[in-house]
Amino acid sequence: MEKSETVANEDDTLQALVKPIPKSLQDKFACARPSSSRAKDVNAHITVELDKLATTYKSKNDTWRAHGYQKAISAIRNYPKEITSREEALKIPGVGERLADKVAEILESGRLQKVAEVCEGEEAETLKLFMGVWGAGPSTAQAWYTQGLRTLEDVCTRATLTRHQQVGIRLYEDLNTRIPREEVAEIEAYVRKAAGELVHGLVVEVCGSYRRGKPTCGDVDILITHPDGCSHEKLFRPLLTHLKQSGFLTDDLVYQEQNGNQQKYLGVCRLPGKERKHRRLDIIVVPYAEFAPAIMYFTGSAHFNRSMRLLATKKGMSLSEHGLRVGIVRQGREKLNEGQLLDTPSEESIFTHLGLQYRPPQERDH
Ligand code: DCT
Ligand code: MG
Repeated sequence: MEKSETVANEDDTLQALVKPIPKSLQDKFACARPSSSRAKDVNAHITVELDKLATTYKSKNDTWRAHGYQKAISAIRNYPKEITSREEALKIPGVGERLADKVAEILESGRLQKVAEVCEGEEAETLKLFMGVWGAGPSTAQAWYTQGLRTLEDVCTRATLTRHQQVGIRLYEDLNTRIPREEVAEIEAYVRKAAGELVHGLVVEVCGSYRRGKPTCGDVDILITHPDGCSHEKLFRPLLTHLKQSGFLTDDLVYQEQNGNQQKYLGVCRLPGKERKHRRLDIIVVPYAEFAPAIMYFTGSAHFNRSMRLLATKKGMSLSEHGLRVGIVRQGREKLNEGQLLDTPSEESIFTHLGLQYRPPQERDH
């Protein structure tokens, strides 16, 4: 009794460090809304065109423009009605004059001249092709293009490739094919069984788009921990060795990335049997104390995470895959102190600390 009182008091003290923000501001954050509240894509004919621009600007490393379009797309997706005029578009927060012109053009002609100019030329198509190579970002894609390369064959023969990019080229088709969720479940079962043979009582969860309920996934993100707080430490290397020996892991991309107390493996796997594709697999082993913030982070979506982190910042807090801290003082973007770690035994507790209603993973698909 005494102990729980102490904890409660401590919690109250820490909770008092949370900077309050007006409800009207809080309600503007994507993480304050379930993703299902999004309009049922009634404006998809508009967002699909804008999305082409966002993707192309991203591949051209024009992050600033890409981000601007992304924000507008998100605002339009959240608008509950079919947009029928320029004026209506202009009333949506996040949609300015120039974007409203584009909306009007799509409404009138069903297409956007700018998409033809920006996204459909040889350069844009080639950059898109190159960006599909694992390990090649916008700068590399641009450099290859400038060097005169136009096909994967050109890249293979004339570019100096990193080890990652060599894997990315060799497995280009497989790694650019989305994975049906049934196959993700098979991959999970395979890893779970192998891990269970090494350490008993582990918690193994597939996060990412799979946990958000998507029918297909770009990769498989597997998070592992152990409720006793220490047995996870014995797992990482032996598990990878085991999965390699059985032929399941075919290529390593990043063998071990140490992120504080979390260990991450990035690689490629293939299930046994004929006609199986190579699939991108991440395995992340975390201590139990960080399990809730880690599963929140690796579940995403990336947009949902950004929104949550920004909300935390506004409240003088800081959220990461390691934990939620309170009482953070910042000068611009720089943190001047470490603040204090809040107790986050569950995902629900993270939502509560941030003053948000709990959203299950399917409702975080922003
Ligand atoms: N993540 C994030 N910020 C990023 C990238 C990722 O917060 N820039 C988090 C959220 C999702 C999780 O990591 C896994 O990332 P991905 O596998 O890239 O995303 P996904 O949602 O699982 O989508 P996909 O189906 O493409 O794998
Ligand atoms: Mg994923």
